[in-house]
Amino acid sequence: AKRLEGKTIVVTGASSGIGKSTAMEFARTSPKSLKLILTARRIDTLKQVAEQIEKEFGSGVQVLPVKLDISKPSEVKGFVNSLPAEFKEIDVLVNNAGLVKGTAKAPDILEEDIEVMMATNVTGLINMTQAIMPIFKKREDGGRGDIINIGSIAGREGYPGGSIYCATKAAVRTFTDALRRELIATRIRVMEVDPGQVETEFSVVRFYGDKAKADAVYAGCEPLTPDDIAEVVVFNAGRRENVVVADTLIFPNHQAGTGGAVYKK
Ligand code: NDP
Ligand code: 8X3
Repeated sequence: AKRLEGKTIVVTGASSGIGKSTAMEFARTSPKSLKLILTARRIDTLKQVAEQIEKEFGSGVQVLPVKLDISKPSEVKGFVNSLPAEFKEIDVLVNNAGLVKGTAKAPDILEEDIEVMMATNVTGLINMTQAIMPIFKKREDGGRGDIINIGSIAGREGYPGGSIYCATKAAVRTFTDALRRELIATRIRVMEVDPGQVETEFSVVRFYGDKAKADAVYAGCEPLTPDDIAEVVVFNAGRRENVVVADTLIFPNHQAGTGGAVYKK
């Protein structure tokens, strides 16, 4: 906890689910002194998250909500420059924003769904990483800072009806692995956290807002909560500088893989 004190932390996709829980967990761990930059498209929801954090943890945690669509390269390019000076010295980037759309199988997958998943989960994550890295690289010993990418079990095993989403998360995994190798001579830590099933707005987004269909995904099983993942993200960020929790896979008890590998009562 002491190790995170005074840090400036960016969480993408902090308006909901794992990102929101991660922001809350960082605040809980370091309430005395922390700067949180929370980003997503829904600025009103982000402002509510910021208010909730300030109310629960007090003025030691400074929260800056920023409206940012990571699928738009121009918005990502302007992001760092738009930050007030006291929020510019970023220490930790949590690349969490991401989504799945639909359950269609090839050749019936909607072009717009393919595009939004690729532009957000892959290009958006890469662009965010490239936008922040110059801040890390200016520091001593070739650079310092943490990059924590949220992948998925879906990046390790494909499943029918999830091919594009799985491909995006496989891309995250390979990008993360290559980046860690590129930064081997620096103090920059590159980490991946891969959740299994977590109940968030993820499935509501997948089914284009159909809550009943989303609920059916979790019927008869007990998914993880976003707090379960947040605890791991914050634990990883809080390790001693020479410790890199490079890769984490987290399942609920009933799960041992994607799709068919979920046990239902
Ligand atoms: P949620 O839908 O609850 O949250 C997704 C977050 O991403 C929201 O805050 C959303 O904010 C943000 N987001 C989506 N698109 C964009 C964009 N273009 N620009 C900026 N922010 C965006 O889902 P989860 O919390 O479950 O998802 C978080 C991450 O976890 C994702 O990367 C997901 O793939 C991954 N994951 C989820 C699993 C699960 O079972 N739930 C399992 C494994 C991985 P807004 O809409 O306001 O922009
Ligand atoms: C989502 C993982 O297995 O619930 O990222 O589809 S799974």
